[in-house]
Amino acid sequence: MSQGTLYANFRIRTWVPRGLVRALKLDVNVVAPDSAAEQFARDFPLKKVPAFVGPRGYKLTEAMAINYYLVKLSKDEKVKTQLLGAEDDLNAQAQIIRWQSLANNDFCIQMVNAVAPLKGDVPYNKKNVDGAMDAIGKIVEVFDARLRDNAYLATESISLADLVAASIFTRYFENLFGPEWRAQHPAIVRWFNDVRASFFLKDEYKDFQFTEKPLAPPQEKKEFKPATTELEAFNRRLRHPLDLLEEPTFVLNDWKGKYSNEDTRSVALPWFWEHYNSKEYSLWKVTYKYNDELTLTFMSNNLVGGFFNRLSSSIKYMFGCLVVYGENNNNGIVGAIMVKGQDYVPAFEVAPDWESYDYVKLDPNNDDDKEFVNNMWAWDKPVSVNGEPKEIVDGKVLK
Ligand SMILES: N[C@@H](CCC(=O)N[C@@H](CS)C(=O)NCC(=O)O)C(=O)O
Repeated sequence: MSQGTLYANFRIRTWVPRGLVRALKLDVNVVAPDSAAEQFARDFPLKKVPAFVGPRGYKLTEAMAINYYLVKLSKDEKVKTQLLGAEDDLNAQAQIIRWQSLANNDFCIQMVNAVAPLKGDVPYNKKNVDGAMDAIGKIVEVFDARLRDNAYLATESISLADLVAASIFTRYFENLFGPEWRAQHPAIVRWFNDVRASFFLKDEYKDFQFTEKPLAPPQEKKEFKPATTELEAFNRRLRHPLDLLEEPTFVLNDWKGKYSNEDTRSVALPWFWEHYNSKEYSLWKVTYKYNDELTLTFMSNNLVGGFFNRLSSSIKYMFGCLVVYGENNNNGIVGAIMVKGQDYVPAFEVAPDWESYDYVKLDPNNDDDKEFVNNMWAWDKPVSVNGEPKEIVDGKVLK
């Protein structure tokens, strides 16, 4: 009988459990959560990977717990001792947990705090990114201090601590730790290369590449270059009705650049209100009509992503954000979008699902409406839904 099912995908915290199943030759099925979405959601309401189902419906979540469980399934006593520490070596066992925890919690969370805004996945907030970078520097120093004098983190050979920590370092090496950083941290690079080449992880790193051009906090104004796909280029050749309107004095790409490169609340938004011209562009509150039918928040966010993709031929006349607020099985989509001209229809109707949303014009001279726009574009505060504050859990920027 199979030893269980492991849910794993591209997320780095699923690399170690999947690597263990393969390397320890465990009889565990590895399944992508998307391929069994309903069952996965039913069994694991937090919808987090990795997740594990063992015999007789035994369920487990949390990467560290799952890694521990999987190692214990192995019959190879030597490997078990190597990865978890010897039964009689309490110090080693505790150190292995300690390094995993540092990597999987503080270090991973700060990585997301830094990388997501620098990539433009969430609004850029200088204070938050600087704070994350600062915290990252301090944690790196702890890793570096250990690895300058020792080959591995917790013991004298590769343990679970090394596997987990290296997997979290992966996203740093792909996004933030460029050639200069690597030259300054030879001990960490040597260790990382050693661990990723180990037979536990080597298959997970097939597509890995060190970044040659790390993401960096914006120093100077970068020109905003809208992405061009073949479809967009084709659509552009057909005249868009909004092209026929007079050329605005408010330069939308300047605004998009500001929004991408400057702190949203303290710099970008004040700039926006100073330059915005309500005769040229109108602002709309956009609300999804079928919030009652939404289930998992990540699916709501995918819905927004799809909608934005379908708006591609209008993007050069638009800017805005839609956010997902609430929680799984109780969430909604709302946002603020600016469009060229005074009518929302020509901008939105290029997307076949545009009628799934309600559009209400906002008045830039009304303080509440203005603050609504600020909140939707900064998404740093809960959104008020029928007077009730709801946490924003996700969102997308249309730019
Ligand atoms: N606590 C859960 C989930 C942890 C979690 O959601 N971590 C995020 C934030 S640090 C993350 O790992 N993101 C990066 C990735 O896995 O690709 C676990 O350890 O399994």
